[in-house]
Amino acid sequence: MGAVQARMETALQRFLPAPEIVPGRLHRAMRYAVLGGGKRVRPLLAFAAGELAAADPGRIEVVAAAIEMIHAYSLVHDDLPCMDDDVLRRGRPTCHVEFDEATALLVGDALQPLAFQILTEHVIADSPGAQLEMLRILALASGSRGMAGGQAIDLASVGKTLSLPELELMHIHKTGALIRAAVVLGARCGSGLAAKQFDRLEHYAKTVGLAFQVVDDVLDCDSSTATLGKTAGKDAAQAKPTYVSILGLARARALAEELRAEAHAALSSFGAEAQRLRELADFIVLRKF
Ligand code: GRG
Repeated sequence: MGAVQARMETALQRFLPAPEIVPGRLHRAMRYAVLGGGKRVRPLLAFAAGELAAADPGRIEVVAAAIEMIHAYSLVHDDLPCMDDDVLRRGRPTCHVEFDEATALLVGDALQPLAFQILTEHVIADSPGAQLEMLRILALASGSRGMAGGQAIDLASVGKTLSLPELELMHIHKTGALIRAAVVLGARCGSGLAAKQFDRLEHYAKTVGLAFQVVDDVLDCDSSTATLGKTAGKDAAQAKPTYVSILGLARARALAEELRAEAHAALSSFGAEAQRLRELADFIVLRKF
């Protein structure tokens, strides 16, 4: 994990505009939002899935950087006063606190197209058609039928009681779509997977995406701001429906364990080449931050 995280830090530094380039303040804010923090879960998943498909690591690096830029932009916008209104992210002031609201808005506006720009500037697939399809997958995962749509459902759900399927639908979009894209695009950097194997990998991706959110809800409830590097206890304070509010803490923890087992089962027909994906399912469920 350390090796991938270090590699990603270097790659992201390279792909992001240098702070000296005009407009310097925007570029400094973009670098602030992306660099020097974060678990890099989505890049880790992309590299692990790419390994399964015998993909070139250079290709995976580009895909992982693009996904991490989209993820970083979503966090910057999510923290804005008009959304979740938070002041702490990755143990530091949020982007709009460190810079200002207009700059934070522009950080998202600039990171999103930069993600697609780098995907067009590097060869990441065996044919132009396959590469175009990868861009389409990321666009779908990020937009109103993916992450942005999930955020819209999230904002509309505050103060409401959701059923478990409704909560799941929200999270499949808000958090799950980009996590699924990381796995699918990592694998698509290679060409070694048969259709059936790909289906199993997609099932794994959907399962760890959901597990990630269940654990996020548990941590928001039973961890501290210091450990998380972001404000703990916000879900309850904002009356947000979560796995903990619907199931209670013990059943939410049990659900995360069930999803971990399901993710492992989805990979049962693979051998040692899926070991990193198995370890990441464990990491996602057992993490403390
Ligand atoms: C603003 C379009 C738009 C979307 C925002 C993902 C998201 C949608 C908002 C983030 C809100 C949130 C805290 C969701 C819970 C799950 C989540 C995505 C946590 C943050 O991801 P990590 O834990 O963050 O991977 P790091 O800092 O490790 O990169």
